[in-house]
Amino acid sequence: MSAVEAAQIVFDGAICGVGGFTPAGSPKDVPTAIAHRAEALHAEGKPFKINMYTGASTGETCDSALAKAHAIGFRTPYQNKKDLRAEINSHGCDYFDMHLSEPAQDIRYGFMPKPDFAIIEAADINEQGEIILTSAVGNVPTFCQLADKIIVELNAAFPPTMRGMHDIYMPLDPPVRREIPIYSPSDRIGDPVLRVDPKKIVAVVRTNHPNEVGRFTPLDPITERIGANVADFLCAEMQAGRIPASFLPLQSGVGNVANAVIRSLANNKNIPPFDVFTEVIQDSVIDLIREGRVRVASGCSLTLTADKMQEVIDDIEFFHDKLVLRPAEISNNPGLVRRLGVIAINTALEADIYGNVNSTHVCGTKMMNGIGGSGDFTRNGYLSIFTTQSTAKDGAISAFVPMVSHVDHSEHSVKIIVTEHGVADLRGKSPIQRAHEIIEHCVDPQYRPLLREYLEMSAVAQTPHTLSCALAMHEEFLKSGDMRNTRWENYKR
Ligand code: 0RQ
Repeated sequence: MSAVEAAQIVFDGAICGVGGFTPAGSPKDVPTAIAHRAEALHAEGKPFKINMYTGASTGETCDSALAKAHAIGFRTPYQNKKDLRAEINSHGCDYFDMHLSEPAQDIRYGFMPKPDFAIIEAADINEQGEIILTSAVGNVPTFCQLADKIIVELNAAFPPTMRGMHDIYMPLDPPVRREIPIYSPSDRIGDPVLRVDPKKIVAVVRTNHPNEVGRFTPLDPITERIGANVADFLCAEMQAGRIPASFLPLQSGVGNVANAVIRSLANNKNIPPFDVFTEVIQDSVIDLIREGRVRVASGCSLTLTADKMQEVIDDIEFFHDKLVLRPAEISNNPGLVRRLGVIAINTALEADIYGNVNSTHVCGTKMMNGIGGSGDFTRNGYLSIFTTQSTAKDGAISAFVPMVSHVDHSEHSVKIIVTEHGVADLRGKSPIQRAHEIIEHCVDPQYRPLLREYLEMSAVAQTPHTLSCALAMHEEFLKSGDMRNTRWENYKR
């Protein structure tokens, strides 16, 4: 049926489990049609909102279209679209930020209600209910298992030859859960197809849309410097014997810094070809597989630009044993991250001088994107690294403050912090030792005196703080627009 007809099946207040992970694999035409339907109903003064579970962020045709239509009542677990962020921060919709390894099991456990609908994207489908997914898996297996009805967008931009790229595996739930038998990033333990009850499929909508993934801006000297600092640090760790000579699987977050890190590691010929065990596989990894620098990449989505995705599709035989797409609860599984010894590299919005990291809330209140998979990997990684530029907004914001305004990753999980200025190694160090390490190696030089002063004026304790000044740099930014104007005497009580 058409997307417009399929959208009519979805009722006001419905809980929809939306397929995909990032714009990759997200349904497109049906969510847009739901948004149009909501707008028409709102114009008549009638209510219409859906509640959404997703894998992670989705595309413009899903999150943005629905947010602009004020058609989202509840949303979890991750988002990164301007319109949805505005809706969340103005409380036009309730948003629950959670670790991306958890929604599937939390819904199965009954912590959140089961979905009424699964709305998913497929490359192929047959009458037995065997579905070949497109460029992501996300939480689709659980959504399809629990939903009453399934709506499928059959996307002609993805050929049935995608079969074999996905590894669909759902763990048993406690008390009978066993170990997940993945011992190397390339291991396949599940089914290449998703099997659903065909009686639940209420609509198949034909579409033809390539991946909606935007291009990355070219690397600038700062991101290149951060990437090089991470690569040099890991290389030195390997030479010191703290990382095995065969290297360890890598997880690298999304965005330009992540791309720069992967590129720098690959360019460093002292590091052998390595595996990627991550959540989002980006363009750079595809190039490195071709160059033989990356052996295999396991993830939850191929968040590739349309051209790069086409390159993979055109040479799918080459990529079949080098790319594995798993459900989010497997790609991000804390037990697997610990077992495989994954080196986790993620990006902070801000960190404090003791090593606590805020990845989500600007000045402690405004939601940016969400914690994503960063917590799944950071808490359990062999080495957990955070990267950030030392300042934001042309220096008006220091990425390093006395106390973070929101904590996503605590001092207990954060082992290394890297900026364009250098590397702070926090392993085995007390809070005061950590503060010196961070201030002298990572903080921008124009903010070092201010933070040294903060440390000196705070009474001696295991973790020295002057509580009336702990958030003064944030207060100063909100007041004057520049953290450099902070004077401790103006805040000290
Ligand atoms: O604002 O867009 O107005 O210019 O925040 O900052 O430096 O462009 O960094 O795009 O890499 O995003 C943490 C949000 C960083 C992201 C975060 C402003 C800055 C800019 C963006 P503008 P940058 P990035 C999972 C990986 C959580 C999820 C995760 C994220 C904008 O990495 O969502 O880790 N992470 N997923 O100016 C106020 C500060 C600021 C600030 C920067 N301290 N205060 N604004 N900005 N610092 C794991 C995988 O495997 C994929």
